[in-house]
Amino acid sequence: MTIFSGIRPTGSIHIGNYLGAIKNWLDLQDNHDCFFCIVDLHAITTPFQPNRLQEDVVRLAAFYLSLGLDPGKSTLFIQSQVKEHAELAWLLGTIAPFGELARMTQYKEKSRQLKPDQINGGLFYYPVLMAADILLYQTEAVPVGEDQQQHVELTRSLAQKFNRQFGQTFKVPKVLIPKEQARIRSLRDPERKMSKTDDPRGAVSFLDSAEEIKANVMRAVTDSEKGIKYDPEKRPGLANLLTIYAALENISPSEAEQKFADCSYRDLKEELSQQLISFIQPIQAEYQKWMKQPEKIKAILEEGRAKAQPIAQKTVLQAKNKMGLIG
Ligand code: AQP
Repeated sequence: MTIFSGIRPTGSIHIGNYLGAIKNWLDLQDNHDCFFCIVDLHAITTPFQPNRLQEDVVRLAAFYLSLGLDPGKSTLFIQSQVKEHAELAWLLGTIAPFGELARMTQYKEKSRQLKPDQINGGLFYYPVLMAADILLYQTEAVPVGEDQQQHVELTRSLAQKFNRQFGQTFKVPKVLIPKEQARIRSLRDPERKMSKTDDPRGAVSFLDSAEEIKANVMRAVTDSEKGIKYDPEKRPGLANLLTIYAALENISPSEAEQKFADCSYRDLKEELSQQLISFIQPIQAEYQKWMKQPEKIKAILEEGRAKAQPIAQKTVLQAKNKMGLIG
């Protein structure tokens, strides 16, 4: 299968990005044709600092590499370096129903959190750009967390509509969502998803020190019930901790529940902190090594661009021709 997915370079990634998306990418890269993008054009739809953006792109690439994405197996590249992403987004925008874009949950949630003058056309258009990202590579499957499911569904409907209206052009991709860790919740507010920009204090970041991880986990919001029980509906905070523990241990949340059956919240949090620290520290060491070689990272991303762009060009040309535009 051809696989496409991406992450916004908006600061350090967190354990939600890893469990919801990257963990799946690592499994997929061995047997599939994978494109993993750094979606910088998406990053500029919410407030950002222009003088930090390039560094954030390199940082995210360093995380991709430290976590095990292998440029020998996967194509790693920067979205804005392949201008066909923006070009196809425009073409798809002309068939994207305005009402459907206005109903996108991420747009509504982000708009609620931003000041009125920060809500821009790019944020509204985000799902169309994401559809272009995916469809450019004739993608068959998109591994993402649950929060992106609606956008992949829109991508499917835009591909189907385009194919119906102008003739067969795009493959219609399916979404790949992990079973249990599709939505890792904020440690501070389990009603919300863990997010690097919306709620950084509720996130376990891959750049956090051991002390920060421990403090963050020990302060995690749970409930006043007794006993350790995996119940995402009634006890979302506790279920979130069990989910993270289970996913890192490659066991099911109910197995994690059994393991901690006779423990207190404090015991669970202590053990989860240790587990997270042991998992994150070696990745941080790898990350520091990569960050000392920015030129090597840039060369990998350029190699990725050189592989991705001809495919993207071919698809855009087909789409333009089908629409009657001069290619
Ligand atoms: N809490 C989460 N649980 C599971 N998966 C998650 N993802 C994000 N948060 C969680 C998945 O990570 C991938 C990349 O996300 P993104 O950086 O493109 O943007 P996002 O979805 O908007 O994630 P954040 O953390 O909230 O980033 P910011 O703060 O930059 O907006 C996606 O596959 C996403 O599903």
